[in-house]
Amino acid sequence: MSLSEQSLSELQGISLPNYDRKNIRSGVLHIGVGNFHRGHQAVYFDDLLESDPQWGIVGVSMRSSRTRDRMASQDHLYTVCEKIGNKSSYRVIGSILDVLVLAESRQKILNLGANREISCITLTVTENGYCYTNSGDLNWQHPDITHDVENPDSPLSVPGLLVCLLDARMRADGGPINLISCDNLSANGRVLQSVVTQFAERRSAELATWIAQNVAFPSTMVDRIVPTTSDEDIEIFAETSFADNALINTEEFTQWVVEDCLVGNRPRLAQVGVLLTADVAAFETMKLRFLNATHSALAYAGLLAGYEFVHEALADPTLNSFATQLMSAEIASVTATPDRININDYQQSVLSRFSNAAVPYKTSQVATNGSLKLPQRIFPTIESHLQTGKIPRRLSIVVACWLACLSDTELAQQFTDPVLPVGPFDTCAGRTDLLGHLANNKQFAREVDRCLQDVKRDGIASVISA
Ligand code: CS2
Repeated sequence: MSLSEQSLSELQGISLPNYDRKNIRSGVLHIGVGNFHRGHQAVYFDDLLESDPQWGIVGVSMRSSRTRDRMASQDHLYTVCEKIGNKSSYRVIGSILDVLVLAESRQKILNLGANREISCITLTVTENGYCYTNSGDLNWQHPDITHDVENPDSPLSVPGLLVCLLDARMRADGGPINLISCDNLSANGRVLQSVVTQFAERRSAELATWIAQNVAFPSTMVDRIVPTTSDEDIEIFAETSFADNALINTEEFTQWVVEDCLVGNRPRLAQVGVLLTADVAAFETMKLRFLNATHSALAYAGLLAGYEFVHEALADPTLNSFATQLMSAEIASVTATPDRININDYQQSVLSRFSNAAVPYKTSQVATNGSLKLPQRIFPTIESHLQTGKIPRRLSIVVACWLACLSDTELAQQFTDPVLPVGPFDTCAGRTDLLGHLANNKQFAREVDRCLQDVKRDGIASVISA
């Protein structure tokens, strides 16, 4: 049996949308309909639809039609499997009503953005999608941005598309709107606001003023481990349950913290477990610097040690104690955390979530785009240590592991990164292309070089256990 509106009533032992999809209106336009969105935000909106029919989601894919093709053939329904140990629970999600591909449906997308019924545009476009520089400004050199400057009405970039949408909304008098970044960037709302505003200023002063008066850019912290679904996952699910080409496997844990500054018609997110707070930064910083940083550490050290999955890396006692000490000895000492969080418990929960073998997450998936991720997750913590005159040994090892993976032709084939190919190099001193301004700190660069040589000569196990 295949998943569709029609087959819903025949599905057994699975929870189904608890509302009539025919009565649902679209209130959210979401850019980037990948696994994370479908396993996280779309589930919160599915809960919300039980009491409020105005929050259906229309997804937009910036490039590929793959998700649209898969979802359209099953009426945009899909299953979320929550897994822990040998326990699984299944739920069909109905909150996504349509998926549009930018190149095919540009006008339709612009009309939706201008429509008063849409009051939130949400985004999961990865660090890559924001086309920003390390200082948080729009990267005018980015090829998609240069394209969009020349062709503002047929944008390829996310900032270009958003500015085009906002221009259409201003002209249609569509009213206030929330642009909500759900990516792992520190101060993601501020970054989004800065790239959108800078691009809009170039389009017209009138638009920039309208944006300043009508658009909110709340920062958010999003958290749920949602790996890429493999063909094998889909086959196994089809054998035991039914055919679902948009299947999502995830953990039980989920968290969403949103800055409490939404404008206009707002979804009642608090009702479905979202924490609305003025202090989202503390949550963001904690998540990026503990969870995401340790994920990256396990990914690069894990790749070097030959592990395909994060839980396998963590099952290695040497890597496990490295990850544990990285957090307790080097991250905790320089990272402020939200008042209500017990940070020891938080570190424990990170390790236990990473060790969930029922939700295998590939080391190569975390390793992807490290040059965009590390400046968010690792570099600020290093910076804090350097400011007090200390060179953090374990964090330097993590950076060395990343560089070792980048400069190893075989390992680097397992993931993508805009800085690749990185040939063999003698020293990372002055390599601001890789380390930002950290590369100018001679002592730090020397320490990383030393770790890198040790990793190459003695192997990862010996370096991290030393
Ligand atoms: C991961 C994150 O792929 C990665 O880089 O570190 O996607 C991580 O799984 C999520 O942020 C968890 O919320």
